[in-house]
Amino acid sequence: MPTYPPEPFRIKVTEPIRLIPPAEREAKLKEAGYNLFAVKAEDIFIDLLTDSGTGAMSQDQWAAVMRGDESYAGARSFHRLKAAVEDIFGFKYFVPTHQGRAAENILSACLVKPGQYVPSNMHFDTTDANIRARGGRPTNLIIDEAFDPANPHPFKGNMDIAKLKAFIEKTGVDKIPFGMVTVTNNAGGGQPVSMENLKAVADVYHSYKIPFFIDAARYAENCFFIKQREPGYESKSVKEIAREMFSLADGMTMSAKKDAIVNIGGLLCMNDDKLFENVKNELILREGFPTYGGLAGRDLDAIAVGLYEGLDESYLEYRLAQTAYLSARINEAGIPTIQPAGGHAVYLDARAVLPHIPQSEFPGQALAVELYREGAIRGVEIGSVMFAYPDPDSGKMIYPKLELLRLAIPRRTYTRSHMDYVADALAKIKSRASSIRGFKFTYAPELLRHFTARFEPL
Ligand code: P70
Repeated sequence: MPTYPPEPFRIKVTEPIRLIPPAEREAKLKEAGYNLFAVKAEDIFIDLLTDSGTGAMSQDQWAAVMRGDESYAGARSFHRLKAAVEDIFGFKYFVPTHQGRAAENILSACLVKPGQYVPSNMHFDTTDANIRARGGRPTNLIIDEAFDPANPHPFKGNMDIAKLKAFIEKTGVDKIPFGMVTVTNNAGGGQPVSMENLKAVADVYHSYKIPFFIDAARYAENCFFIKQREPGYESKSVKEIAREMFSLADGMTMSAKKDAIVNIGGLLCMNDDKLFENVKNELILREGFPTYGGLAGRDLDAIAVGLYEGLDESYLEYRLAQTAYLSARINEAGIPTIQPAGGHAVYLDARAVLPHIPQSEFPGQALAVELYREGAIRGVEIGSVMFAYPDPDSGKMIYPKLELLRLAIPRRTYTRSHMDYVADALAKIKSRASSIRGFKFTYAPELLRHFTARFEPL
């Protein structure tokens, strides 16, 4: 039996959830065009669509909300957030943004020109799309182990350094405005990147004078994995590890909705003076004045407190153990998940459960729909719906290497019995897997199509 640690908090406020009967679920699915983004939250029992902005804020965060200073310029809330950001990340400049993709949009607007490439271990959906939206080409250069779900490599988010060097040589430095790494790697299983790998990535980028940005959405979880798994880091604090990580980079984007445990917010940090000037102008145009960046003062204060709570080691230990518990229970039901368990989510290998459904018929989506049907549980497909794009040169459809159903766990929100309920529902699906059918699109936009696409069962 996998272990589940006692939560390092107790519950002070509750939010009711309701399980609607199976016949109603079927009707809701049909109405939603079999896209779970279009199902109403009130019709979901356990919502594992995302860990983004869906966590529970603490009593200290709610108290901080009351201290929010709503001055347009130079609010106290901004300066409290600035102090926290400087303390934890150590970059010269920062601006708040309304969420992570706004930071990505501004960075891409300032740096990416059509035909340029932005390498990373693996870009997540919004980063990928923001680079494409500027005519750029996001390029994933992760280690091959990442594509083998059973491989227990401790740092499966690592960049392949040889691939990175070869890519830069082939592409040419002038076509690479900046390089990235995502910690943890969300598109490939919530897997961490080692400090050793980050140092090697930084050395390569810097030897070619390419600015290095970290997508820091889940940096605290990544740092705790480093503490648990990387020799030499056992006795360092997670905050010390974070300082070391960010000292390697020239800037970062962050969706604060993840490891800062808030409902809304983002950060864009950098060291370069000229870039900061351009970022501020772009921010004023699109987000807001640089001391609030599209957020209310109360949001800035909630982030300032949440950033420290996200680094709390008793919280992180519980957090990663909860994810590992759900992963192990799903494996006991005979369903393979990406190994080892990720930080924020469990990733089910949809092709292993539904080997009879080809990629063009969306096995991950089929599993997502079936899980709603079985238990009113909402996960998200991370496969061909999200990441299959026509090649810009040949027009040929390029499919991702993995077809996954991601069950993301909101922070401090669900208990062990909720996790057991999910695993039990999956065990029932496993026993009828061969009768499950694939899907086809009836509508799909060009970019970020998973959010609004509609489907029809085959
Ligand atoms: C998620 C959400 C957002 C994200 C991220 C990384 C590594 C940037 C962002 C953008 C997106 C999502 C996916 C499926 C369903 C719902 C939401 N990730 N970088 O759940 O940040 O959302 O604040 O603009 O993971 O993984 P933001």
